[in-house]
Amino acid sequence: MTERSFVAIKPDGVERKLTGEIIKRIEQKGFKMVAMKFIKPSQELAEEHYGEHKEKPFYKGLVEFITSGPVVAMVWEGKDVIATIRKMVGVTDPLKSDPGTIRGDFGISIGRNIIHASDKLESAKKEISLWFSQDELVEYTPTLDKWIY
Ligand code: 3AN
Repeated sequence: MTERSFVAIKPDGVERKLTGEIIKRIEQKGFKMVAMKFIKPSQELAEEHYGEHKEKPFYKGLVEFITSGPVVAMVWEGKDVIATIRKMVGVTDPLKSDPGTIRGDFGISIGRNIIHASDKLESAKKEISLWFSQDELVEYTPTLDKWIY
């Protein structure tokens, strides 16, 4: 099966009305949307999602922030989608992210860095099954532009 990535527009990205801009960039790159939902994450979901950061000093604030408002959670599919979306997102600190990336173009704060995207295949699989049930992952074959996806 083609590679899939989990992407979430965080509460700051939603509040700043960057949802359309972010989806536009990923769509126009040529990736295929497989799932999307608008949710306010529960405490349990947030703690599980950021479980690997449990011991970090910013963990509590991170969980508080991600549960503070709605998030646009998505699954995108395509060749090398994980690494490519990470490149489009930029590095963790928006001030260090290159212009042209989402964080580089729209952010200045590491704690409000607009978007999450899976960093590797293993985390993508874990995150997709954490945020979505199997029947929320939509199976379809686009009839146009087969050469894109
Ligand atoms: P990325 O989202 O770039 O993969 P991670 O996985 O290292 O970054 O960190 C997860 C999230 O934790 C980041 N998106 C950011 O919101 C937050 N974070 C990371 N480092 C810091 C930090 N030093 N101070 C505050 N928040 C941080």
